[in-house]
Amino acid sequence: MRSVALLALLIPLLALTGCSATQKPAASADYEILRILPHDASAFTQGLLFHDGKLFESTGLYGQSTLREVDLQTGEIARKRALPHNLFGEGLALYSNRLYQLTWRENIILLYDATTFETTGSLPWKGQGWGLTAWSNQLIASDGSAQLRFYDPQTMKLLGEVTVRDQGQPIAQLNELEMVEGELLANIWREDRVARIDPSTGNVLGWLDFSPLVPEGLRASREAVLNGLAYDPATKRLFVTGKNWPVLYEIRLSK
Ligand SMILES: [Ca+2]
Repeated sequence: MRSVALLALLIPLLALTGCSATQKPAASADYEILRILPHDASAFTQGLLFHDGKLFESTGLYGQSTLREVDLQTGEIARKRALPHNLFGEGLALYSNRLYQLTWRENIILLYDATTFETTGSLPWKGQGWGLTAWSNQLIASDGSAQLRFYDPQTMKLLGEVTVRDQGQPIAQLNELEMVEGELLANIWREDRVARIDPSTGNVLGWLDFSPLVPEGLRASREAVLNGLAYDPATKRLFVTGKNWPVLYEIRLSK
């Protein structure tokens, strides 16, 4: 009787083990995947933010760049603004109900009213534009180097800058940015890891390994890389996606 009971226990256990070996891990020590949601695989994601229950996205490439409001549940586009063909969309931030959309090499930031989605003008920019996020009364921008620069959102006057370092070593290729509970998250271009940065010093406090999130068919891609971080402070959820990824992850960070 005992061996039969043991066998009955073992069979489902073995089945589970065999199953989990072929699937991606659903969690790591640093985070838990809450939901896997659909994402527009034609979106070359360059910036992502969550505000007041809404997901906003900036997409890149010449002739394909857009600003979007996206339905979180379905991944469908609720509202969209196409950029002129000579502009390449990059990082996206929200400050004082205004959306700031950075461009790559076009020396301009596009402005929109977050409520009406109407274009409200632009501000000048200097150098390459990569990631953008708001922190307190400033905007923080990355440009693919190890530098983070801080700007006045009204005038885009440079207020200061820090070099991001991990144990003294500069960390370059900083891309999409997101503030999470006082820490600045930055994903590294063409890597599956995200730095947790003290924005006041530039010091790396730790790393998040998001390699288990990369969709199976895109692992070998040089372009379809992790590049979307958005945080909802109200529910403490982090949303993570990538360029042309068919999925968007809803995550809870462990600490
Ligand atoms: Ca972001």
